[in-house]
Amino acid sequence: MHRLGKRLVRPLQQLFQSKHSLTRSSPISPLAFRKELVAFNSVAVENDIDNRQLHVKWDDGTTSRFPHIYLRDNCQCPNCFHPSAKQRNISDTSVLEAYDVNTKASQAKFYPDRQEIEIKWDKDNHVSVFDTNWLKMRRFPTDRDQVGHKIIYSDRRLWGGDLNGDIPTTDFNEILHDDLELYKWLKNLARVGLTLVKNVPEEVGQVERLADRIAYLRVTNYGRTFTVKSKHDPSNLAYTDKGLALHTDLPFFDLVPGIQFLHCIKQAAGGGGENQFVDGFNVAEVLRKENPYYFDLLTQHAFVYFDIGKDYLDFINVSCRLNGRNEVIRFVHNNHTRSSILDVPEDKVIDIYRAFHAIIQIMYDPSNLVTNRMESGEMIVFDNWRVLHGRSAFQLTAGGNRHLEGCYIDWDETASRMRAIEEKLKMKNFTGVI
Ligand code: OGA
Ligand code: NM2
Ligand code: ZN
Ligand code: ZN
Repeated sequence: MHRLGKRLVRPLQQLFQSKHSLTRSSPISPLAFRKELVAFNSVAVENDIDNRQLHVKWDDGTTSRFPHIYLRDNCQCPNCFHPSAKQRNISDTSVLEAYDVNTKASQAKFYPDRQEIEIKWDKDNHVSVFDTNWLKMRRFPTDRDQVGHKIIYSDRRLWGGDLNGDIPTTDFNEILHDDLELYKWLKNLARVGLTLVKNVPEEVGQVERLADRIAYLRVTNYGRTFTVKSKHDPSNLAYTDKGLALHTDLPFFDLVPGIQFLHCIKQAAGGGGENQFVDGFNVAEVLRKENPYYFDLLTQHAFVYFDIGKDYLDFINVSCRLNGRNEVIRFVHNNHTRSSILDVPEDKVIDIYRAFHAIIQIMYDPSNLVTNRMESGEMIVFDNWRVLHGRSAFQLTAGGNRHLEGCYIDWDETASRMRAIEEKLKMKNFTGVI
């Protein structure tokens, strides 16, 4: 059987819905934006009709080429691109024009003072006007010194035990009231994946207050927020006084919640109840290096997780999805809720167990682990697509129950909020070019 190169085998979801694609509802007008932040000017424009492309020479000495078809496809006039919806406007087969490689710009006029290029299309006399900086931010990778469309999670810092005592820490009130502090905190969440928030009032409602600073939180069958306490008839092992192995929360959803908040309203008076964390992306890279075959086994098979019970609702959640890619974008593992359905070929079962053994060994290697015992009034917020968390057992004492409140929010909403702050505060390295 023909075996495709690993790089080519990508789930459709990744092809059609790149994690890095930007939301269409971005409020940014590229024209308004460039005047504030970008200072490239074009010095010359040449229309290369034979090759159906435009050459734009920039004042930094570089030249970018834009195929005519690309320019026609991306005409920004209000007929082609709806000005407030910011979406392509064509709904009938005339859309085929935009995909016709014979599309030809018969004229291109450069207005250096306005920094605009006016293009006349051969076929229908349509006119398009492009702002040169709009174009510069969309130049193709061959001549791109830096990416205009930057990705919010692009500068990750992988970690191991070196993060002990060094978890990025923020003050609750500052991120509640100051957008720049909020941004810095979210940036740490994107970069490191694990953050500590201090000076949180020791009462319920605080995770939601903080989540509200980002976007709508993610409601699940466990409620808008969830209460982690040792309960009678617990619907989940988390609701006992027992230890929890390193895990991803809610791995049985197709869209695993991206970010988790855990607010310690009251820590266990009798000791125990500290948390362990491990950077799943780091673990994955260690495994890839040490044993590429095990890495492939774990990334190329779908593992099934389940959750069954009653909390606010009766629920039976069962996942069935790919849990990995060649580029690791999610690390999902939860031994408590791993299904007894092991959906792999029979001759792979033993090797799959070997691979699990290898990766769990890396996860629990003391050099990769971070331990933190929250005090009452602290909150831990972490990337649930990346960082696995655990808990050691605790003692129930007469002094009152250990009490955490948690909630989830998704990465899409969070990344969007970050871009909106970048725009509002006119930050360099804007990641919201659409
Ligand atoms: C959870 C969990 C950690 C803790 O509720 O999913 O991991 O410290 N809790 O109780
Ligand atoms: N809780 C805390 O995925 C899991 O089962 C972890 C989730 C119950 C919402 C616990
Ligand atoms: Zn147009
Ligand atoms: Zn958990």
